[in-house]
Amino acid sequence: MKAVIFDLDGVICFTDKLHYKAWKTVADEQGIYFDEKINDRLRGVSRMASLDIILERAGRAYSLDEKKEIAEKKNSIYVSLLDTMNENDLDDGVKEVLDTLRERGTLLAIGSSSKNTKKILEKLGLKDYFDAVSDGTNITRSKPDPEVFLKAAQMLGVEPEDAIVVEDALSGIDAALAGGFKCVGIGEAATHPQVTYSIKDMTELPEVVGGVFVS
Ligand code: B16
Ligand code: MG
Repeated sequence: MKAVIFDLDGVICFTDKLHYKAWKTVADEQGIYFDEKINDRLRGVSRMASLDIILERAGRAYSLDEKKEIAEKKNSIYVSLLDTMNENDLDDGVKEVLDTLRERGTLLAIGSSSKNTKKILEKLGLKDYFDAVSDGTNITRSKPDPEVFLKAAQMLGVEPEDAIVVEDALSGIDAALAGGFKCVGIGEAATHPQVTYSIKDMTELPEVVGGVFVS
């Protein structure tokens, strides 16, 4: 059995701007400088690790309780922004690509750092598209640790060598390679020096996956 494990944010959908708006609100409240370039460093990074990156610019140390409070506030802003999402926020091409792979009998999974994965999939009308969902709610270590992808493969009942990971984050490519997966990079991840395949957009994926799994 062959499988494709998709990262969510930056591959299936584009919530970067929503994360940015939410982080910007809490950073401004704390008087901490934050811009889109710093936001780029948060791609694929867990919520608390993202906050640590933002706090690099803070003039003082924050206690764990303070950090939890800020992270919770950011998340509640982000979740209310997610409520504005709907099926129109999904590129037509993405559903077609998923349909093509499913018709071939390829198993499909999500491997995302986000604890909001299930909500996002529901908003996009993709709740029933995946055979397994591994996300921020079932892992203890964030990318570049391979845990999220290894759990996805385990849920699907496949070995890493029989699955390919699709990622937009450099840390996600590191995670895939560390787990023994082949990987496809899109966006910034396409520039990773060790990436197995690079694509410009999702419509190129069925051909790449077809080539990988020809036996
Ligand atoms: P949450 P991915 C990641 O999703 C995002 O790229 C990253 O910016 C975010 O901080 C992380 O999820 C955690 O998200 O706060 O919703 O749990 O790219 O791994 O699908
Ligand atoms: Mg991503």
